[in-house]
Amino acid sequence: GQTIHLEDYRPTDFVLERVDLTFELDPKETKVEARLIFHRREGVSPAAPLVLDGDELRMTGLLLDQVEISPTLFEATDDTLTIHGLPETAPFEVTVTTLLSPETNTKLMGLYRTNNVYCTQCEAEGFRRITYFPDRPDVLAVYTVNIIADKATAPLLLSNGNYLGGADMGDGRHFAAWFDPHPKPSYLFALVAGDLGVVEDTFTTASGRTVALRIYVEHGKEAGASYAMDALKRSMKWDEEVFGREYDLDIFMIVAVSDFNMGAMENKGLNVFNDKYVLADPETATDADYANIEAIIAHEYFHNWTGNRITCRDWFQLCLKEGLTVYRDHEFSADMRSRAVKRVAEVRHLKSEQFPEDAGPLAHPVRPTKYREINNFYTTTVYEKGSEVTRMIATLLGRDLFKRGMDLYFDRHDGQAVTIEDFVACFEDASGRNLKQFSLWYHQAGTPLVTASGSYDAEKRTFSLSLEQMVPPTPGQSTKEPMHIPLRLGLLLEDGSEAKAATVSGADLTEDVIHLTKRKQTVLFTGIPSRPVPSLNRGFSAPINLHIEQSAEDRALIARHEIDLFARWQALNAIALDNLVAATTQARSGLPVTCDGALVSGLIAAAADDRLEPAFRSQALALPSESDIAREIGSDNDPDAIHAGRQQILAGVAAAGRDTFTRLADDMASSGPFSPDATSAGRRALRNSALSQLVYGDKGPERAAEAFRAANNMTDLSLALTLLAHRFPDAKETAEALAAFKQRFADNALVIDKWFAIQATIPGAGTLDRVKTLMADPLFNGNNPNRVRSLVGTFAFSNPTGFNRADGEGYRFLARQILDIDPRNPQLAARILTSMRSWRSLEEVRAGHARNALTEIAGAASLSADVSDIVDRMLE
Ligand code: B3K
Ligand code: ZN
Repeated sequence: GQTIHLEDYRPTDFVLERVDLTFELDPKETKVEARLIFHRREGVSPAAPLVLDGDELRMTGLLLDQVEISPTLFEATDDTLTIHGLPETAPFEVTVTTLLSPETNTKLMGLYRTNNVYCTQCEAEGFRRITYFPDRPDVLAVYTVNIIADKATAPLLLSNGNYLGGADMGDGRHFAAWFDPHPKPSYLFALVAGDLGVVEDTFTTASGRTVALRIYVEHGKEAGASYAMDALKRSMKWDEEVFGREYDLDIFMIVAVSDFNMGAMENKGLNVFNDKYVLADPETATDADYANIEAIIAHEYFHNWTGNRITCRDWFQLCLKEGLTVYRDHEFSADMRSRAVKRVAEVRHLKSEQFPEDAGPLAHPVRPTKYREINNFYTTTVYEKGSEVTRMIATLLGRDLFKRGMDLYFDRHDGQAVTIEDFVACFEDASGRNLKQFSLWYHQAGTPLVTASGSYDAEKRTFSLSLEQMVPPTPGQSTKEPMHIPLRLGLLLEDGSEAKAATVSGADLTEDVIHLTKRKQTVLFTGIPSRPVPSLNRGFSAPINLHIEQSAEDRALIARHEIDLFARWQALNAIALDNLVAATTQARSGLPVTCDGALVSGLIAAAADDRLEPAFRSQALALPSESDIAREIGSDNDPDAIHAGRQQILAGVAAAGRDTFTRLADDMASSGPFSPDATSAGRRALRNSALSQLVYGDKGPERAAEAFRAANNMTDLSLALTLLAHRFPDAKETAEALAAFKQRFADNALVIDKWFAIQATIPGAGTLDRVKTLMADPLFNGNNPNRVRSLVGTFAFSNPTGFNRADGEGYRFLARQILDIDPRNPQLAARILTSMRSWRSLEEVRAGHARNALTEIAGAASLSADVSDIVDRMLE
């Protein structure tokens, strides 16, 4: 494909006023009639033709104001339809008829079939697979949709907006009409038809309107949708209370489908979800599943205002809706659960997913300026870093001014398709602040590195903190300007109390936020009674890498006393990372691994501290992952050494903390019936962390096998199975548990996904053969994205030692899988291929094998635009 540049943006020549769609649904031959009313935009040349987008369309009719258009006046290519000779000023109607085959649409973009249900996915450019259309987000129109289908197999006919009516057609078919009064871009169009079960409820808005809520699932699975319904009602209420946003239609629907390329889609009034993020019951869903459902239900609902009412002018502005909406769903979850625990989870995720992206060949700005395939830009940078940038605006402005800026945004831009500049201007206008330098966060890729060092002058009672920032070069951006970095900090004294400086100079300060705006800055604090320990980047106020020379003892002081719980976790994590990096070096050179005493005592103290909530203690106990360690090391990585070093540290902690972990496993045992609430989930998490530690210390599988037998919910059951499989892969107990689990849940696809994923993540070179064997299992299904992700994706993304086998077989296997998946589902193939994004930081033998595998993909006879974009950027 060709490269699209932001600077080339210009509005369409024609304004679309109305859209009238009629679908005659058929699995093999669906007929779509699209009636589009346009007028020429003022000032546009009368000779300018109308150019519409298309993708793999079969057109059988084309009319202008109901009269067939002469073949000399239009031309259709693979991806456009151009019509000449259109009226100069008067509105006109173009009617396009196309034939589609939903059944054979394996790309899952446009109209497709999943489990006998017709469904659509149009973001970003799927609508053009339904009909010729100005398929771009700045074309907003009002839609009427008529659906005709077989009554027996598709009793349910749904589209956006409000239901107008329907009737029996007397020939075994029926029809329904929907009207969406809110002008919307085509990417928010949706249609669903089929035979589904429903869960119904209502929500009364702040202004007293009753909204019908419906969640559609496979027949028989209705009970599994009740948690999602509860999450939806809480989201609706929260958005009214916190952002002042009320829902705007009479009905809000969610449909769960089992074949879906991503998590969910925010189509106006008719969200379509991967069923993984709707269905949950204690027997089959883990606490993590419940938390994800709550977050994603909220995220898609929140899009109704941030995305749908106010949308993106072009796809470069994707973070306008995604970064902001992730920020909103993070805040929602923080309010529903524990704020500190939520923040730890967010930062863990950001560091393990976004930081590597930002440090590798796929790095791009939060607001990119060019792309070849837009589907490849639904990235963790656009989403999660985009959210962090929004969070920094809130930090810079403070709660009240941030709220004023948001209100202004909703007020000023409702009904429009806008840009990041429009968004930022609302906060500037509402606050009177200048956010020009801050905006570099949208434009400069790469994770800034802040290096800090402090020195205390006992005589003058001053503490000086030198700060230096550096934004690393990224593809296409070799030099960077200094950024505006809001750094929250505290100075802790020996007794753990916080020093209150008499004066602070050298940087602007608002509350506990230092504004770092220059390349180098020295901040001077006066009136400090004794040598303080600086706790920097509290709450992860900026998404940066921070280097500060700090002893494990100083960090331990922060871990014990910080009032900011996140900072406590951060300090423990820093001690752990230092130790794990050293352990890697030791393991790699065959030396004995030394376990830092401050780490062991810090972890055990945090885990044992009954004043802290269990969920936080569980997070504190979780050591940085192998990929966290690889990222910290940065180059010449040997995943086997990282694994070996980490295992020995784990063993050290497990041995030293045995008594504590035994007590915790006991204390945190559940009593009473299962509840998915955050407090109960936190107790399960701490208990399972303690159990994991105990199992690491075990010589045999008995304890893990016993936990497997005793489990009465999926959180405990899957953890026990993971412990068995990962710690004792070849034990008879493991084989038995895997077989029992498979047999018990053979009918539940979402649980079987877990069964595949647990086996795909067994550490070690032998897992590749296991994965290959699993691909031949009758339960494996290469056409179902969830299943492919659970086996192939999980292996590549989450099994550092297995995937990065020293002989390169893991990469060759992945290359074959990518080439196999690509022809049927390019988006899925491209996404899984990004698992190789950090290949350049591997040691040279592995990096060589990785390069060869990528080169093999790049050289394949025919590649989708999706995969070739990713592979080319990775090899550049
Ligand atoms: N907006 C969708 C993602 C669409 C992805 C298209 N490849 C889900 C979301 O972010 O809410
Ligand atoms: Zn989103």
